[in-house]
Amino acid sequence: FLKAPYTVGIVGAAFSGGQPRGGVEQGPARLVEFGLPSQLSSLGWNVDIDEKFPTYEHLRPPSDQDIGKLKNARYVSAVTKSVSDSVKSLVAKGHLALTLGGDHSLAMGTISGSAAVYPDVGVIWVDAHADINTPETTETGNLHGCPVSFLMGLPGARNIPSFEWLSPCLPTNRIVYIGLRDVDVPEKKILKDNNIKAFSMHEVDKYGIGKVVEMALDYLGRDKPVHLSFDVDALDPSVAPATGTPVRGGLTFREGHFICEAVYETGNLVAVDIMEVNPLLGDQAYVLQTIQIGCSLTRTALGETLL
Ligand code: EXY
Ligand code: MN
Ligand code: MN
Ligand code: MN
Repeated sequence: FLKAPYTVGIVGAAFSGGQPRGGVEQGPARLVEFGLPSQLSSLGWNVDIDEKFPTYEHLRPPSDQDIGKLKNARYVSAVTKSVSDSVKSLVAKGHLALTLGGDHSLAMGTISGSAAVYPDVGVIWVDAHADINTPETTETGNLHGCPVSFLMGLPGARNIPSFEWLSPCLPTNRIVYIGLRDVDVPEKKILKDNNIKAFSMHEVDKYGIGKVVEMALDYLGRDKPVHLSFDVDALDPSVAPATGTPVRGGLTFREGHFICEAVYETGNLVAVDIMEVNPLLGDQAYVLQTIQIGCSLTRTALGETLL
C-alpha cells in the first residue's frame, strides 16, 4: 500500500485533553529529541516531519463545559479532526502515517484518517484497556477511554454534540485487541454483544504471543491494510513505567516488540500510533526507559530486525 520512495510522515500530536494528567503532551517532543527521526532514516525511510509539534492551543475552545459526562469534548474533537486530516493526507500519498501521542483519544483522528483512504483497514489495538466506553457508559468522562466506540458509531456514541465531523468508519469486525487486562464492566458487555475480537493477557499466557498475533492477523485478513495503535500501557509497568494509567500483569519487552515485528512482516502497514508516553511521570530513569521503548517499538514496526 506504500509508494516508493518509502516515506514515513510523523504527526507529533502534543495533546493531553483526553485525560486529566499533564505531561503526555510532551511525549512526541521527547521521542523526537531522543533521535527517532534519524533512527528511522537509518532504517532506510524518508522521514517527513509533517507537523512541527503544533501545541494545539489555537484549537482550544474558550470554554468547554462537560457534555453529559464527557470532559473537554470540544477540544478533543477539534484536535482529533486536525489529526485525522493530517493522517488522511499522508496515507493518501502512500506514506506511512506515524502519530506520536499524546493520549489515546487521538486514535479518533488517526483511525478515521486511515479509514478514509482504506475503508477496509484492519486495526491492531495493543492496550491494557479497551478504550470502548460510550458517552453513556464512561465512569470517568475521559475521552481516551472512548475512542473505539466513537469510531464504530456504537449506540450512544453517534451524533455526539461537537463530534459531528466523525462518522462511523470502523466496523466491529475490523479491530483486534491484544493485551487487555483492565476492562470496565460495561465495556466487557460491549465487546461480547458485538462479538469483538480480543486477546486479553489471559490468551497471551495461554497461547503465547506468536500464536496470538498469528490469529489476529488471520482474522483481519493477510491482504488487508493494517493500522497499529499501540498504547505503551499495554506493556507491563516494569517495562514502560512512564504512562498515565499503568496496570500490572502486562506484556513483556519481547512480547511488545514481537507484535511490531510481525506487523511489519505483513508488508501491509499503513499507519502506526505510539500513545500515552508521559515523560512527567516517574523519576528520570523510568522516563528514559519509556522513551527508549517508544523509539524501539516504532523502529521495530518500521522494519528493524534483531539479525
Ligand atoms: N476505562 C477507564 C476509563 O474509561 O476512564 C480507563 C481508560 C484508560 C485509557 C487508557 C488509554 O488507554
Ligand atoms: Mn489506550
Ligand atoms: Mn491504555
Ligand atoms: Mn478500570
